[in-house]
Amino acid sequence: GGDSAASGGGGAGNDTITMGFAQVGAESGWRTANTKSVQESAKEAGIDLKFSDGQQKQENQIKAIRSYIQQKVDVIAFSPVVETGWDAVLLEAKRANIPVILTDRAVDSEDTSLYKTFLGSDFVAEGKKAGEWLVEESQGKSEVNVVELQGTTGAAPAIDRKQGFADATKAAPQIKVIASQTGDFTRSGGKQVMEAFLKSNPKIDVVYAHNDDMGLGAIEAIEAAGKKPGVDIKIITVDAVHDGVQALADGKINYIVECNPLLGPQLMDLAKKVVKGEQVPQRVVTEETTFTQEQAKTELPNRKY
Ligand code: GYE
Repeated sequence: GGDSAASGGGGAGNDTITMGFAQVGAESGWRTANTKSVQESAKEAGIDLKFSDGQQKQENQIKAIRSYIQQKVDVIAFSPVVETGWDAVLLEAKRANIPVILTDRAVDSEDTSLYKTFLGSDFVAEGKKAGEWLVEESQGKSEVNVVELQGTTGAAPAIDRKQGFADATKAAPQIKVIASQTGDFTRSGGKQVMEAFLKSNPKIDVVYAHNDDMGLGAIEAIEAAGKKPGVDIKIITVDAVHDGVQALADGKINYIVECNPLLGPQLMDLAKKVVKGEQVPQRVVTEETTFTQEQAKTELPNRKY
């Protein structure tokens, strides 16, 4: 091969799929693992990947998607930083006949024909698992004061993890969320917000952080305040990236709800199908578990990210 003259249209006689992927950013260990999974899986699947990092800004992601439309990619995949405000650009993609796959995070569009499928976790279920563990833990206690480190304001995992946790802890009236603020899913954000929480709240029993990174930031703030994370203040997080599981095994975190970032292989399979015009399910949910401190010790050597 290689001797044919290039023809004009998209594809140019070969059937390599081109995917435009608009990533949220590089805010967390989860995100780094997710990006690596997407890039490696594209390579393995023989898919030509155009990748952009939105630096946690919606406007950057919209720009990236518009440029993918202009470049006439075969499929667009993206992880929306927030849930709202995507209808216009998704309509542009639809009119250009470019299928869209939501990866990891959802949009709140009422018109579900704007995307082919949504691959990712059930964040409400994750929040519920976190809350259920705390309800167990809180039996026989008269007062359990919780501070919550929320993910990015308006992001599906922040909204849903808050909701799931609130639903599950309703069963135990002694559990009270006394402060709740965003740490933007970053370690430095978690640390800063936790420092402020420690200053203004004399009795904090539990931190519920929407991801490991913010929990790890909170550990730094708690230690700087002369308290023992995991003992004086219990910590629950979501993700189970390596650093989180390490802190869990070390006794500084008390419970982690897993959220799987390795979405690449499933994403490439779905991409091949939608490009061929095959039917795919509207929703593909990833399977996940939970870890206690004991389980963390056996899991740690197997942790891939
Ligand atoms: O939990 C967090 C990341 O959208 C599930 O984003 C993802 C979340 C993940 O920043 O660490």
